[in-house]
Amino acid sequence: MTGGEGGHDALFDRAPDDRVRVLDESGALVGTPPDMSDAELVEIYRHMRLARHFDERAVTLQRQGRMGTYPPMAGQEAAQVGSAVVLDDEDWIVPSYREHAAVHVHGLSLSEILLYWMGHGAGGWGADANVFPAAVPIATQIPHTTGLAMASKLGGCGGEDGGVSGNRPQAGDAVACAYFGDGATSEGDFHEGLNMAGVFDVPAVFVCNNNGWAISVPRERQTASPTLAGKAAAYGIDGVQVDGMDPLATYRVMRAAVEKARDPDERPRPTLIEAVQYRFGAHTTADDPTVYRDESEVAAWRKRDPIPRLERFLRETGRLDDDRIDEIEADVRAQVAAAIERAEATARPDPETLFDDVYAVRTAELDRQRATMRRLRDRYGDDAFLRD
Ligand SMILES: Cc1ncc(C[n+]2csc(CCOP(=O)(O)OP(=O)(O)O)c2C)c(N)n1
Repeated sequence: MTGGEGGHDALFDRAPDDRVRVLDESGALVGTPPDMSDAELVEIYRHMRLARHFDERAVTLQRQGRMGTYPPMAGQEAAQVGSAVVLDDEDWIVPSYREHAAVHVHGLSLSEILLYWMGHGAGGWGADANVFPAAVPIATQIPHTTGLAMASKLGGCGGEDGGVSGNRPQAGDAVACAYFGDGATSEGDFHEGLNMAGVFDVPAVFVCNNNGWAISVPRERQTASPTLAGKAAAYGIDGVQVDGMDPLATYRVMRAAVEKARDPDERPRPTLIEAVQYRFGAHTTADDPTVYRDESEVAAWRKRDPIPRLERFLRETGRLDDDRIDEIEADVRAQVAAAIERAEATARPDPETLFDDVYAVRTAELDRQRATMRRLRDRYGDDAFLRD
């Protein structure tokens, strides 16, 4: 099928290294802009500013001992926001641990995200958002996404009669979208998930946030494949590379992929999107990137920062001015401050809830572990758990 934005064929029928671009590093147009209203464009900018500020505050919270280990996303906002805004509420996001902006755009509140990194069981998911819990084991979310998309194709994966995933009824044309890193493409789960998605024509989109590094392993040591997008050929699906630091290019590609997945006339088809980008910060707050990468590399990528790039485009096309930017800045700061306050005011959970939600039905082994923990707490008190 062809879409309205220069045609999907033009986006998918291209060499894997023919990267889709819309804005260059200076914010000048170098490709077809997506068909979006001024308000939608400014909303993408606002979301990226929110994500950047959230990220800065989250790193600080960890440094202050107010939060556990946290994986920063600065530099990666465009691919997350530009893709997630395309999804409808009924669609699903199946994220890795670094997709704070994508899951927030899709309905998870900032305080729910913070609570997860504070080690609180109420964090990382929201009753009203079609967002799976973050997958920390690399690539395991990819076959989950294929399964979810298959369930969607078969007519729904929730419902009162025992859907396993949360009991929200799901329309038959819901799309499942996985987010994962470049390192995940070397895992068996990537192969199995994409292979099955291709064979069974499921409505899925696989977004690979290629940030150049899997902790200390550079992209060149990850695979001899010249691109990650090119791996799609092995599964008989489209693979497309996009400038992942260009939110408008990401939006275009994602929109075409979602429309193809949802296509009511033709069979739905999955897509692999390789969004090329860079993480400015550490892998997590427990990592020191200066040990394995050169500062000059970081400086070069900072010149491609998605936020000033879009800001310049919006200013030069009369969609944004100083006053609006100041408003956005104030709004973003207030929103993050309120989320931190809400998360920190949330009562600490009963330690025994640790055993809830491991399986749908609690096992005898879990009951035994719970009883052991209760005995230890009675005998030594909860403070004993905090001592070295
Ligand atoms: C199955 C598995 N193996 C190893 C790890 C340890 N580990 C945590 S993050 C990471 C790197 C992942 O890199 P990538 O997929 O590129 O995602 P990024 O962190 O860059 O977003 C590894 C190897 C893990 N979490 N799970």
